[in-house]
Amino acid sequence: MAEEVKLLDFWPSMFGMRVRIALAEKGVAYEYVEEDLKNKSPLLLQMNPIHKKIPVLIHNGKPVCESSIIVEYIDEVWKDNAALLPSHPYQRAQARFWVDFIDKKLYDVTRKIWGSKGEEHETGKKEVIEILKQLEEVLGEKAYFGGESLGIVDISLIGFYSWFYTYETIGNFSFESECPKIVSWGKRCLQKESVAKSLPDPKKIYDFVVQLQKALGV
Ligand SMILES: N[C@@H](CCC(=O)N[C@@H](CS)C(=O)NCC(=O)O)C(=O)O
Repeated sequence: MAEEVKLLDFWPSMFGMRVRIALAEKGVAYEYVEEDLKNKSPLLLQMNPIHKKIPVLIHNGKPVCESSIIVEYIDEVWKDNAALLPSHPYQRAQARFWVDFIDKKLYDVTRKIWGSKGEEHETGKKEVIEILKQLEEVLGEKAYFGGESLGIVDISLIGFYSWFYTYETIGNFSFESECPKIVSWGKRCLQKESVAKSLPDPKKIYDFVVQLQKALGV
């Protein structure tokens, strides 16, 4: 049976980027469907009735929701090329730990940088640097979080890298001077075609966020 793969997504979403990269790594052809999150499509509401969020992967008519779960699903279904999770159970558990860490910590903190002013904004800046420094320790001297090849932890984090320009410009600080190892890692990931073609132009993200700030009255 021919595979039918559809992705409901929204271009600046770091969560959507994860799925785009995973599909590109596996060489899976798919239909990209851009959602208007202010006016969600009946398909999105039907496919993700619980959270009503993108990304949603629709594989042969069946939905898979939540970006980290989708990346694991893609790894299991298209298992013959480019493994995204380590094969050893302990290393898999470790990779899942750091994906969970990124999920629980990073989005809320980065949102404070562009979504608030004053003390909260300053706290966001401080906290994002703390988190990235912790991740630098995990990366160590390795090329990617899992070693020599791009894996699930890289895929979970790299979408945020495409927002770095926005955080730095709005927050008036530099990731290069605060966490140079993460910046080098981001540049290394971008050399991969699967990543380069899945991440939007950082300046386009910045313009989008400036409009969002206006709309939200930040
Ligand atoms: N935990 C979810 C987060 C997804 C998420 O926050 N998606 C946002 C766009 S970046 C969304 O669809 N928001 C619409 C809404 O909240 O109504 C995942 O990893 O997939």
